[in-house]
Amino acid sequence: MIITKEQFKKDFEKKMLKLYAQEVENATIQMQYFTLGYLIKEYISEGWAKTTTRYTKYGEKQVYYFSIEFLLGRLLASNLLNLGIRNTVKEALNEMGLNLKSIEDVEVDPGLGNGGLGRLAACFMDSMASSGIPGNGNGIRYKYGLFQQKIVDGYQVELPENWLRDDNVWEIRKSDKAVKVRFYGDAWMKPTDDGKLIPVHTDYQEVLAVPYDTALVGYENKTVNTLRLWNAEVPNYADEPRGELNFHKVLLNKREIESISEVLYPDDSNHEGRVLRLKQEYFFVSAGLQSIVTQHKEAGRPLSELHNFVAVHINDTHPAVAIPELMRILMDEEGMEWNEAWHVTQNTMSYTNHTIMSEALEKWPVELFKDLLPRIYLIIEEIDRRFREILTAKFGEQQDQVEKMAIISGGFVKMAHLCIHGTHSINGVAKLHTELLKSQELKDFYMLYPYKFNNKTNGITHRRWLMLANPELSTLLDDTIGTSWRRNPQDLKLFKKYKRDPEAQRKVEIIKQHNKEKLAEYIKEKNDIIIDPNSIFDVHVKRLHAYKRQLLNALHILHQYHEILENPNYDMVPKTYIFAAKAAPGYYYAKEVIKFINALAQQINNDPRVKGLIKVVFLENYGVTLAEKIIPASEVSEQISTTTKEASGTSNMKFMMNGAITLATLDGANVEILEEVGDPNIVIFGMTEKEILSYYRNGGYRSREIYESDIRVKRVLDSLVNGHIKGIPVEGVDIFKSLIDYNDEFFVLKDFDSYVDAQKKIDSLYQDRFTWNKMSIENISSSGVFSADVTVMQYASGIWDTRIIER
Ligand code: GLG
Repeated sequence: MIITKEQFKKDFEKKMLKLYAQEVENATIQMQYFTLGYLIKEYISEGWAKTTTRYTKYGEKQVYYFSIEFLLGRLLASNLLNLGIRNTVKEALNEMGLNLKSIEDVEVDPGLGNGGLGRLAACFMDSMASSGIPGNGNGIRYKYGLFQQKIVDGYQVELPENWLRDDNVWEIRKSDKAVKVRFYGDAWMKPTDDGKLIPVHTDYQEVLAVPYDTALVGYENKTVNTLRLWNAEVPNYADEPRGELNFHKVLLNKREIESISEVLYPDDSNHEGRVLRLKQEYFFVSAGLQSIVTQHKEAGRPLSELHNFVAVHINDTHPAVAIPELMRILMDEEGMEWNEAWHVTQNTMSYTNHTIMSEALEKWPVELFKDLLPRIYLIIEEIDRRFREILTAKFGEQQDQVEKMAIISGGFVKMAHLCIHGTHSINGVAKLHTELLKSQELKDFYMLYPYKFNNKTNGITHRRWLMLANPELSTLLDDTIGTSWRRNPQDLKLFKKYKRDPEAQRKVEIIKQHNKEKLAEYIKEKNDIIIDPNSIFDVHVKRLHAYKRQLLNALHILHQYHEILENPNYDMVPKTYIFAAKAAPGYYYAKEVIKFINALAQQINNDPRVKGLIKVVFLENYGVTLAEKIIPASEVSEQISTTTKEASGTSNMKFMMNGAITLATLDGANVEILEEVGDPNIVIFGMTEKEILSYYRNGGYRSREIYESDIRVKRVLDSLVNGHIKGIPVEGVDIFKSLIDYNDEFFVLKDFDSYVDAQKKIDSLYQDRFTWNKMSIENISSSGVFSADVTVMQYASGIWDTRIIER
């Protein structure tokens, strides 16, 4: 949009008066934020309304991305950026004596997601709008986002994240679009006089789903898409027959009902199997589908053609009940026959798998499922019965094979199996991951439905992760290669030709230095630790999980500590190791690793013998906003998961885009980063996929042998248990045991040696400034293919079959 500074100032003053009866000069920073937020929402609204009308009027095929998490991050800055008015607003505010950055800092970061999965959904939302794809999000409006993490005495403490305490300026409550979702009760097929069977569902509990819509503004285009998040509420009992008006019962119900959209499950790597979780899943899925079908009908279109107008994407298995729910709506409510409903459903739905880790794969006990969703269960039974016919036709006598692949089997409903059978497309999130799905985890299904499997490597939005997070680098890019990269991130490759240019190199280095200084200030303020902005900033930020191997990093630091203590003349490039990670509250081992890292930090940072060669920092409360501060200041990107375990990773892409050098195993999208930047511009270590798989086949390896034969490993592990590292009497022993007695499931010790070498390589590369800066530029200029704009275009043409309306 176009607006002058003068017009903006007028609008802002008027808005402030209207909202607070206050002159700008007397407004608190909170008032400034809300005034600006509401004003920007007004600016967005016209484009939003027009986009919605356009979609319905011209019958454009729309994508609905169903996801139990949307980790959006703050919206004020990105909305201003995408509207193309950030500079105007900044200057106008300045002239009024206000500071945009401080205002932006007032916004709470809505943490409606755990990690990569939820953040991917958010990046896709931004990229769909910016690429002109008619794409909406559908999810849950959690009252409490992911917990706030405090570190107290080295331990993680969780506090509730009441992000809605103050107003949320971006959402619009749409009470008139509320729908009802049914749980519990009895469901059966009742024979009619003319010999048919009709479904009956009685004694159910009804929950009101009220949508809150948030605008998703495209970058400097006309598209404003919608993110619809559902809130669980008590239906209006005034509508009910008088007998229902039992005050106490209503109150009891209220608690139970509202709890559905109360909290986000704080673990994305472990399927807990609690009934509340299944309630959440069915809640937003049913509400979303009901509203989609209503819109479709209102536009006067036949339901037999739903799949030509609507694509529903199932992000991981959490929204898998979308398959039987759409069947239910089409059959029970719209009177469609099974075969046609199945055709429409399969062609509407597509599914992304995000992990090969079995503990994360959802399966529901039949009894629990049947009890909560009796009608849906009947439908799944019928889907399973028909699927078993297909399997039997293929495998004949091999009943064990049929049982293995069935949807309902062994007393469980298997959501991934449901997704594979009930959709037309299954994709992995990086080449390696997709290959592993096809050759290992989902091999049987790949043999059955080879045409459904495809890869869509993840991506990130360069608008948030480069333009907003790293304005100085963005300006440098504009000055050297022009501004086309802002619209077409693949144009970042134009920067490649500057890799040897001393001027460009120097500027890249200065910008990194500025970002490091800013982060150092933040760390001083938050952790009261002084770090040296001239040291290497080696960064490991992501969820804490054994497979992500923060432990390997920490053990290596401990190793370096020993080296320094043993050799007072030990020579190394000073290094600052920065960690940030939340652990799932129930994940005891992960919390022990957090304590260990903090204990290590405490000891090393205060040991004068280290002479500042190493500093260790653990920043609390990792999330989108903190990532935006850390990533532009990073020089080494730790992507050191056990090969085969990290489906893709996305922070790896954000780091490279900001010029950090990736220190990585050949896991997930690291493989493709290597392909893009080439071997000299990344540091790879560790076991390959083949080695890992062969160890898994042969029951692991003997970690004790490494402990006994490698004195460095012995020295490190012994100091976990002999009191050398203070403050971890329990944690040290547990970690020691996990590595030795429980045989090091994640190959930490097996990869230790090659990790030490890789770290040495980093040091020597860093000392050669020409080489390092060249690597950095290679990384920045190769990162364009990892733009989510590229990824969503591939989804649009390869899976959703949507048209791009305009850019
Ligand atoms: C998963 C995986 C990540 C992946 C992300 C997005 O563990 O490797 O990058 O989804 O596809 N739960 C996750 O974060």
